[in-house]
Amino acid sequence: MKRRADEDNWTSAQILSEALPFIQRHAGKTIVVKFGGNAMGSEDLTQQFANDIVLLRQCGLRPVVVHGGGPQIGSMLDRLKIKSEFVDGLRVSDMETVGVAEMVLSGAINKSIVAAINQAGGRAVGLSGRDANLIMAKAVNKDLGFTGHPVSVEPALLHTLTDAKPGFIPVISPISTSADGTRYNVNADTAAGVIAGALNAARLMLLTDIEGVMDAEKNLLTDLSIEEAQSLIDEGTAKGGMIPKLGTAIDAVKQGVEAVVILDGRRAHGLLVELFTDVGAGTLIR
Ligand code: X2W
Repeated sequence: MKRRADEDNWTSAQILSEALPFIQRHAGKTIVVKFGGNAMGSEDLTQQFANDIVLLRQCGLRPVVVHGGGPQIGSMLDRLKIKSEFVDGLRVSDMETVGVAEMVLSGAINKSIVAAINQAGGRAVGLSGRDANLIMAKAVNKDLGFTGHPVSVEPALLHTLTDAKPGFIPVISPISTSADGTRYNVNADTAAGVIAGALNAARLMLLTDIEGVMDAEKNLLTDLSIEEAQSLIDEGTAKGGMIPKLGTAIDAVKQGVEAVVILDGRRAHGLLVELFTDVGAGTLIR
């Protein structure tokens, strides 16, 4: 026999109903979501993330996923006894290291996210910056080896996939290429930023392992202009991995992305709170 609805069920229905204007507002818009290696804490979290992405697509948004996997590359390099170091948040990548980064990012992680999205009923397509020359890169400088910086993005394939009916969900590894076929290890935040810019995305959402951007007293900053974001970098308040994130956010807004959100990916459904309620999650930069 069918169970009678309890108060929680009525509340869930109420919440769903309240989401309607937000769903209508965002329908058809492109949302680039960067899923960082630190946000992929467990298989459960990855599956929750995948469910949220499929829900966005089902509600008529066009999600595009760009993923990282820094800690996972680090563990593989350790297992292979290859030493690794970072300069200003970027991994120094010799030939061997970029090979491992490609194996971990474009292989293991890309396929596991694709599988999780498809498991949730979506139609994910795994790509890397090398597919269809999606992201062309060049060396950051000689000292960093095959660590690359994007020079151009060719988003035609992404439009084809996201415009299709019923709509594919691109899942992109940041490993990229130069015109002569040299592969480069590109930071995933940077890759997500240039893709969001090339797609004129309504939002770039950077999922990471902290609540958002903090001030000097460690209070969460919920809203920042790009000038304020730049001051946090210049004054040294933003540290470590937050520096490239804020830099990515500033560049993305300058390239025409409406807003960038830096939010905690370790807590399920942050994407839904941000997009489908009148409150925000994390820090909004515009
Ligand atoms: C990164 C690519 C992965 C990444 C790396 O090798 O770790 C560079 O630093 P997260 O999880 O987003 O940090 N590449 C050049 O960015 O992953």
